[in-house]
Order: sequence, then structure tokens, then C-alpha cells
Amino acid sequence: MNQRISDTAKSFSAPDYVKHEKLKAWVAEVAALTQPDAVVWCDGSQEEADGLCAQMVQSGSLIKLNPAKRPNSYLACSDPSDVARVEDRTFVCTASKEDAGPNNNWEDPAKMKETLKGLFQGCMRGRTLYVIPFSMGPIGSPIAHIGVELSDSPYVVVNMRIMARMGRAVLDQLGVDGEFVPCLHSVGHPLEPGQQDVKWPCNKTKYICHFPETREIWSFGSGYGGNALLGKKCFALRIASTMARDEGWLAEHMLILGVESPAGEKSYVAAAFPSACGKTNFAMLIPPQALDGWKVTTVGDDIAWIKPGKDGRLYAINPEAGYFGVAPGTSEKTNYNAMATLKENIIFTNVALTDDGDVWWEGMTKEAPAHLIDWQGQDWTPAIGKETGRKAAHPNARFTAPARQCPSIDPNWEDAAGVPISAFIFGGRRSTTVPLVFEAFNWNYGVYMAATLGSETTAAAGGAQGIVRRDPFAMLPFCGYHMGDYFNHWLRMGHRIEHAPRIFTVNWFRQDADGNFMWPGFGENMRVLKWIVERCRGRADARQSTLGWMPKFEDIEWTGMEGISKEQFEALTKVDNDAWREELKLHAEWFEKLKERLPKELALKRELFELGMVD
Ligand code: O2Y
Ligand code: MN
Repeated sequence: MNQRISDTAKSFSAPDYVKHEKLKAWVAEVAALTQPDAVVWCDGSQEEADGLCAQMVQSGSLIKLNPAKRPNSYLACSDPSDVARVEDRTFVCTASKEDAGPNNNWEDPAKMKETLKGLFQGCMRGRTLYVIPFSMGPIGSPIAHIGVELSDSPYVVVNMRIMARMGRAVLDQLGVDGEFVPCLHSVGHPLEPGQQDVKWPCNKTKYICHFPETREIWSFGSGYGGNALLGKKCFALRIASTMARDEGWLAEHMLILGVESPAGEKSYVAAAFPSACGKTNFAMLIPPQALDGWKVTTVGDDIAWIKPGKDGRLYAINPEAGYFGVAPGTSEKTNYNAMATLKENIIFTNVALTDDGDVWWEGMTKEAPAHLIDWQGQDWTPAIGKETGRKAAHPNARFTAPARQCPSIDPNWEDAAGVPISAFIFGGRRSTTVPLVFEAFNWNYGVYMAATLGSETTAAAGGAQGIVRRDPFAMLPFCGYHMGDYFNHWLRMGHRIEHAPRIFTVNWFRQDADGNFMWPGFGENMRVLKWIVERCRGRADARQSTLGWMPKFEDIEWTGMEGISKEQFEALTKVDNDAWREELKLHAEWFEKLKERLPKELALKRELFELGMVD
């Protein structure tokens, strides 16, 4: 498989089975620029992944976990400078700066290409260039799209194999002239002859660049997560959002879940939450036992691609095949299904290593083990943690897990046609102002609510706590074009489809005057979800409020739940006009930032809203 060429011309030929001339030409062009020692066309097989993992164990980049505890699983620990997505180094390069919008860092495409070509020149010396063909979505699905990542990181190869459908089958689907998004990635750490590699190669100069007009991605300097696994945020959101705008569909930062009633009726909803709002927990929710017969199934935990179907409904796929989830805080109590997904075939990144060769992170168990090796390779004990404040796992430590291992996986999660969406749900973390749940009066109203979605910062994210940040549609870091144009696209989509999903806002995080959460969250969110899906079937009652349709106390199923009185529920769902007048001022400030491209409907809606907020 490995075609090592030692001649100085370093020409590499593709395997005979590759018939796509444009792809072959691009690989040759990149190899000439980056000068790798070898080019490997990944077939996606288990043997290939096993071989790469063995090679990384040998080089010290991966630790093989105890197979008796965690079969076929590995731990990677990154360089401390390369632990998360780097938003300040992420660029959208469009011919006109306005098209990228104030929500993106911008650079002229030609200028950025010159900079990147300088950086990529010879950057793979001493390394192997891996050709990684991948499909975002089930291979052959009319909602799916194909990408090819060229990367000099074997860690990227084995993660992409979990996160996407990857390898020979994708090349077969591409055929001789199929369309693909070229995704070029390098850790930016060439090796001179005889130079010893480091465990986690990367470069202090980082560029994560998107060229939406030519549908290309170039990423340099980071080996981590969304910076390096280019199918995820770079392709499935930033590039795909522009494809979706141009082609009349939606590429969204949304989980997709199925809800089955005791009568066996199935509904699907897609939901967007900014970070630190329990998105993965909601995607894998286990209903309380008392809601006998209700079932929640998981289609996707992070991204949804949604296209109009012939029947006038919207159909969604999860373009991914795996979860790249945050480990800290995940436990059998907070997310039983996630923990069950992690039993085998997992790549952990930046968690701690136990003395018996397993993994641990803060929040996994009540008590920390007596001794660990922390994510930076140092001894860690609860006493050291207490004394120094050092965490055993990095707060952004991750697991890469095959979605098929999730116990709540939906039977239709790989359906090429997608699943029909009945509702969109938008939720932020708001200690005040935003009620537990309400349904927008109509599509445009729902778009307004999503466009003004805000969430409070948490201490866990670092920095100040409790500041409301606008994160429209939870897409602020992921929309590949001007946010005002994106709102307009959503407004137009609603009018193009005959059976538009209903739109709901939720807030699991409202607090009382003493700072206590007023809603228990987790599995109890099923009660709200039940009301939502029944509203979509025209079965659940509601009252009209200034914000939208809201459940009355008796419209929520309370069986098996104590502790929320009618008065408390009224407080949870109260619309505080004073607070909303303040909120609407903040909406005005937010809209001001987008004013060049803000749809008039939304500015008008805000004013009407303000007029309605009278006591
Ligand atoms: O830090 C990273 O590289 C990953 S960020 C991420 C990963 C999985 C799902 N969502 C996100 C996100 O930032 O929304
Ligand atoms: Mn995400």
C-alpha cells in the first residue's frame, strides 16, 4: 500500500483503481508542493487503521489502552498549544469582504493562497501524504456530498475513518468525474533526514481557511479536532452552508433525534444549541421511566444536512458517522448512552490515563482514582489536583466514537433519503428572561427567535460567567458567509416548502431569585419534547403569550415527576415584559452589527415585538 519513492523527482503514481483524473492531478500537484516522502491512498479498511495505530503506538503518538478494559481503543495527548478549534485563525476567503460578513475573519482569496502556498511548500518533507476520500452522509445519498482530505497526519486518517464514511467505497462512488470538495491539511512540521519526530507535531502558525466560491479548504499548523478533521466544521458547516444557500437546502449545527410515542408514531426533530447547553445529552436523552412507552433515538449529535423532499417536507441526514464529543462531565449519570458508546473502538484525546490502562476525566465518576497520568503525561493525584488546580483531563478533551455503537441510535440513521423533520428547536443557556418553552407563531417569527439566540458563558469555558453572547442558530463560528444573508436564506426556505416544520425555543437553565435551576433538565426534558411533538401532530393544547404558544401547566405530562408546582411552572414560563424590553434593546445592538445585510422582516419584527411588550 505504501509507495515509497526515494528519487529526488518524487513523482507518485496513484493506484490503478483510481480513475478520477482531476483527483489524481490534484494529488500530484499537492505532492509536488508539499514534497512528502510517500503518498498513501487510504482504503478505509480495518487493517489499514490497525497498521496506522500500531505505527503511532511505536512512535509514541498513541497509547494503546488495556484491551480487557477498552478493546481496540487508544489515547492521544496533544501539544498544549493545540487543544481546540482556533477561531481567531479561521478565515473565510471570498472575493468581496462583505460576502464573508462581520461573523468571519476575511482575507482576499488570491492573497491567502499565496500565504498558504508559502507555508505548504515542502511542509510534508519526511512525512507521508495520506489521500482520504470521505462521504459526508451515507454513500450515494442524494443529501450526501463527498470530500477528499490530503493530510500528513495518521491521527487524522484514523479519526476521519470514524467520523465519516471513508476509503475505497467513496472513490468508487466518485467514479471518473464525480464532484468532491478538496480539503488540504498539514500539521506544518516537516522532518529533515534523521530528525526525530515529536509526539504531536504541529506549528505555532495556524491557518484554517475556507474558499467558499471555489469550495476548497486549506488547513495548516494544527492536528486537533475541527482544525484538522476537515469533514466536520470546515466542510459540513462552513463550506456546506454556502453550498446550501446556493442550492436551496440547509447545512446546520443541529442534532437530530427521533421521538416514538407509545402508539409507535415516530416524529423527528432537529435542534440547535450553542456550546455548554447539553447538546449531546439531549441527542441521547433517556425518557423518565414514568413516561412509559416513549422512546428517544439518536440520528445525529452535532450537524444536520436538510433538503426539501418531493412531498413538501424537509428531510435530514447526519452527515457524520461518529461523535467527536467532549469527555469531561460525561458520566453514566449525565449521559448513559454516551458512556455505553465508548466501550470499544474509541480514540480518546487529552483525557487522563489510569494505572490499569483505561481512561478517566473530571466528572466521569464521583471519586477520582488515587493515581493517574494526566493529559500532559504527568503524575496526578486528587491531592495534586486540589493543590495546583490542575485538571487530569483537558477541559476540551474528546472521544472519537463510531455512531453505530450508540445504544439509542435510530434505526433510520443511515437512511439515504433522510428523516422527515417536524420541528426545529433552538435553545440557549439563559438564567433569566427566556421561558422553558414556547412555539413561534409562524416561520418568520421562529427565524427571528433563532437569529437572536443568546447563551450565557459558563465558568467552565473560561473567562467571565453569565455574559449573554448572541449565537444565532448556534452557527456564529460556522456560517461560511454573511449572517444577514443566512437569515434571509432561512426566511426564503420557509416559503419554498409546503410543510415547514414548526419552530420552538427552549431554555433548560432558568434560575430562581436564589440562583437555583428551576427545571431539572436531563431526562425530564422529555416532558417538553413530548409537548413539542404533540403540538406538531396538532394534539397538544397551548395558551397564547406575547412570545408565542406556550404549554399551560396541564398541557405537560407530570406523571412520575414531583417538585414542580403550578406556581413554579408559571414562574418558569413567565414572560417578564421588563426583562424583554431590555432583551429587545440587546437584539437591536446585535442587529446593528449585521445591518448591511439584515433582512428588513427581522428589523420590523423586532419593532413590532417592542410595541407588543406593554403591560
Ligand atoms: O475543539 C474542537 O476542535 C472541536 S469543537 C466541536 C466538536 C464536536 C462538536 N461540536 C464542536 C463545536 O465546537 O461545536
Ligand atoms: Mn458542535
